[in-house]
Amino acid sequence: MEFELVRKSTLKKSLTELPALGMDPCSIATDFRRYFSHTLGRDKDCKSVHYLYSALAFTLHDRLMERWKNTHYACSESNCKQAYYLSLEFLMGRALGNAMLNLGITDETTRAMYEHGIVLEEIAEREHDAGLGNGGLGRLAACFLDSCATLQLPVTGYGIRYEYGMFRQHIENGNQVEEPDHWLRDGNPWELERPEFTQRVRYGGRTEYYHDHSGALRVRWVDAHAVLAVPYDVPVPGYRNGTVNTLRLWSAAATDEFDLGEFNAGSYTESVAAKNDAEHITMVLYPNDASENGKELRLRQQYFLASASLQDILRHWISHHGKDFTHFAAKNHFQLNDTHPTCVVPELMRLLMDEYEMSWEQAWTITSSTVAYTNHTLLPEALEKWPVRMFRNLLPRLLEIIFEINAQYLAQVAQQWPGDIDRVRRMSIIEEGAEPQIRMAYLAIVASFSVNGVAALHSQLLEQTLFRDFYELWPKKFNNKTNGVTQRRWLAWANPSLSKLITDKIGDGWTTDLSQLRKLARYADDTAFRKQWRKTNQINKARLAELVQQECGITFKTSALFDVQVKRIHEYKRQLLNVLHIIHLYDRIKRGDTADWTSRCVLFGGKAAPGYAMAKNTIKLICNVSNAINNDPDVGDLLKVAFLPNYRVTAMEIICPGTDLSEQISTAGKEASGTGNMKFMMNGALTIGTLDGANIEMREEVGAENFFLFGLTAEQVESARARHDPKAIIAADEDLKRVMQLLSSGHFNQFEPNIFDPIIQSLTTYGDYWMTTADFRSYVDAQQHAADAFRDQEQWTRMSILNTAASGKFSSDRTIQEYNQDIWKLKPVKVFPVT
Ligand code: 26Q
Repeated sequence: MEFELVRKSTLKKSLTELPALGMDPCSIATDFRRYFSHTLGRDKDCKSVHYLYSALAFTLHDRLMERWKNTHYACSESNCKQAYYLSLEFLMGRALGNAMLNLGITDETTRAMYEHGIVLEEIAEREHDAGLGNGGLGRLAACFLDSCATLQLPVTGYGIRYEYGMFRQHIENGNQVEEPDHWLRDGNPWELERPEFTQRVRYGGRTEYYHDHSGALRVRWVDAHAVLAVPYDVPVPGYRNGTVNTLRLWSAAATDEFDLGEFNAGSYTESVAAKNDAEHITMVLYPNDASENGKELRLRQQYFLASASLQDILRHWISHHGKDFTHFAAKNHFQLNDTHPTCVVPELMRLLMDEYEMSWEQAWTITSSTVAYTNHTLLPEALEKWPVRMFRNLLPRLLEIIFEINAQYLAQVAQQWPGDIDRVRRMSIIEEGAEPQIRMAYLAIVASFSVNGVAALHSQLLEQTLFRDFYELWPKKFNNKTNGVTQRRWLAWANPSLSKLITDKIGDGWTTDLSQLRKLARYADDTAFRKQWRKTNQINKARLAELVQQECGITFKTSALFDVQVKRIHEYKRQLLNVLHIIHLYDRIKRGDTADWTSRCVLFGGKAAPGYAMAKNTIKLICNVSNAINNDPDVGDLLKVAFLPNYRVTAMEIICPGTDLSEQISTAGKEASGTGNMKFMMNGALTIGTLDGANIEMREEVGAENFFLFGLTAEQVESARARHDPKAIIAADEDLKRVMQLLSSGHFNQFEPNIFDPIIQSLTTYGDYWMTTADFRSYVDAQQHAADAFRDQEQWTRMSILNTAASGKFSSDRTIQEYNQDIWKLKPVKVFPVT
């Protein structure tokens, strides 16, 4: 597409300087009606909720747009330093409610809709989640954007506009079935296409050396084929502060010359088909929450994001400063969300040297003082590696640069530890072997001025285990940034009844300063307040019960203990331990051991990576156990179990407010942080958990007496592993033995022989790598404590209040303030209010 520039003098200011749009119900209702009737061309006979939703989305988008422009002007004028959050995933969820909340017009909009005879919730329900992420890492990116905008920090998100987001999960006969998530089918009213900022990203070809005009040896990347990267901007509103930041998502499109080249060669149809190849790059999100090694398309995606974003940022720099990069490093920071965008490192080097004629030293000074890396995993098998061969074919120039970075840095290692060949081999960015690989985490560490983990334990373990050699070389690079979540979405929006109760008691300062929640602690002993707290808890449990009824056809009574584990299905997260406990409770009921029983409703939710057989088998086990228990007349209301299909951001908005007990039961030392744990805590759930990830810090904040702790510590897990004997543990524990017997007897798979053998064998024959049997006894005991505590409702409510009161630390506002103080050092940009 060609964009002809209009001569400046022909555009009058009056074109863009419009009077501010009204935020009152009447103005909103008027705009809504105009969009519905004039833009969308519908009338009162229109039966489709979609058009009502679109009209309202446009109405709100206009109001964001005014503030978006002002934010842009304020940033440009202040010539401020900026940070870029680069991520292959942004799990944004729904936008409409968030826009109303952050603009401060929820009530006004509700009234405006009411005037047209519309119930706001009904049309808000129509919005599809923007599910451009797998889980924790993607949702963290979304919470961070919300906090950056609320703190008025000039941070832009860069990501990929996947045509298909995270797959939709169906459950058929207890099995997960994946369905494509074509979230853009009905259009996306929130995005703004920006074809004028299209970039070209190249793949393949070869490098060529030549001497430039001054005689310096330079490199050209030739015979590559180009793909267009077209940006789509999504507004990110701050909380009632006039700021609207940007999330820029890239979409791939074929170039015209690419077609022409093929066409000239006489193959018209092939050339049109090749168009598809280009557009495939941003077609689908990889649905793995641990790395899927070696998929070329994934590497194409990663480079696509890195290259398009950097070219965009450099273009912007040059438009303001020309080709003078003296202050570039002082004004720009790139935060890498895990290693996925690490191509930024060699790509920035390439652009600075090959396109802007810098020397290696100049380019390296800039790169190594602008890039910072956040790690999100402790599982060694999840560290990203790419075959050197694949880089050579796809990104030949980048490979040369990576080799050179490695050579220079290994020289430094050799100098520091003379003669320590083994260390040099261990620390090399290139892993030698039959198929040499590039270790992306090592590349990220070498190039970054900051490397952080996402919870205190995680950061400490990175220094002591995974990245120990690097910590010895550069101790000052390493730091911790404990994760957080935005209280605007996860408390103010998701839990209006509790929010109102809190605000009535301590004011609304907590929405932007979550530490204020600690003022609630003093009311934990106030009987009247506890009664109100329980009332909101009952309202929220009723909402959750309704969801479970609708989606699973299973009845949860709100008087029971709501016990919830929602997260990706993974062995280290140990949904299996939870199932073993449920089978144990079932066994107790069947034995008649039900004195002082606490009725319990257990809810599971989460997706399994499509290729992860053990995770899929776990879903099947949960569903079969659920069937057996829910349909057994001996059980009745004592125990209910449900698997909620298609767990996603929007489901969590109903789940976390209605939860009594939050399951955070990973094998210690394996969950980097967790963020669901924080959402539950904020909403007053108590946690049953191991000393893992951020659980440790949550327990520190709330006090040991208000947290159900169990299990081995990370240290104990590692030392016990060598002598771990699951068969002996099972034999010695009467309850666990009975559970294993029930499982092995086929009680839960009567007409599906042997389907759970892989699970049983993982616990026995294959040595129970995740230490599930080792933690079984202490888990059952902790569950008993929780059940006993729940029967004393006054005491439970007290603990619930104290959990919310102690959750202040886990706001992503706090996390982002730390990123800013220690890493980015940005100044907030005040935005002029819309007048
Ligand atoms: C990589 C390469 C190829 C294909 C897929 C991937 C891939 C995709 C997603 C690898 C990892 C992820 C996601 C990881 C993730 O969500 N980690 C979680 O991050 C949270 C935020 O920091 C933590 O709270 C969780 O503990 C951590 O598991």
